[in-house]
Amino acid sequence: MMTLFGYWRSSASYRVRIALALKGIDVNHVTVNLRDGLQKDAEHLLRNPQGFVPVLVIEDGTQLTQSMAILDYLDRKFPNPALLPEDPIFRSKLLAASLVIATDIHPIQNLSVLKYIRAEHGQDDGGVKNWAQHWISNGFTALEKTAQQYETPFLMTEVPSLFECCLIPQVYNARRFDVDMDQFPKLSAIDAACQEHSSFIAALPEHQADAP
Ligand SMILES: N[C@@H](CCC(=O)N[C@@H](CS)C(=O)NCC(=O)O)C(=O)O
Repeated sequence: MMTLFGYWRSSASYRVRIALALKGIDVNHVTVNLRDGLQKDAEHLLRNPQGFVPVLVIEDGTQLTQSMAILDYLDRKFPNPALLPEDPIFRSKLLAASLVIATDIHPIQNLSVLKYIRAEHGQDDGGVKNWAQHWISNGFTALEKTAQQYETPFLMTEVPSLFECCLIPQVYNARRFDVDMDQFPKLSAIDAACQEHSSFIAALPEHQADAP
């Protein structure tokens, strides 16, 4: 069986949990407690020199890092249901929307960046919160415009895709930082549709064994 090294409130781990649940794959879950800084322990750095979760260790012991690369592995190895369509244009559009979150929003508001602006740039709780709200709202404003172009329950599709694997954890994060999601009605509607879906319910942070 594969093992996912993650953390209940890590949004990159949450992405992988959603994909595993959508594909009906069982894995062992091992927590790397980010609050205690265990992601920077020597043991975890052997799994991922970046000191991040998630890491997926597959059956032969190979350690896979970077959630988007893990999702790509899962989609190739377990193609049904697919996270991305075959049609090149449709695929590119869904991937682009997913990358707005994975490469443009999430990296500048993750734990290590927030710790850095607090420690090195004198930001207090308010400053850190403003920073996170700004970058999340900035990316969501663009995604909302894209989402408004489609009538489908999920972005461009009738079933959840890679995009929802990225969006739902980012919405969870947005709520933690008190981003007003009423500004983003279509993204909120997609989030609401996912919250009814058993795979998304199973992947919820609060439903993980390591949640307090
Ligand atoms: N691009 C990476 C980001 C991973 C990442 O930022 N993980 C966070 C949790 S969501 C983490 O481990 N943070 C620990 C830290 O910043 O020290 C991915 O998608 O896997």
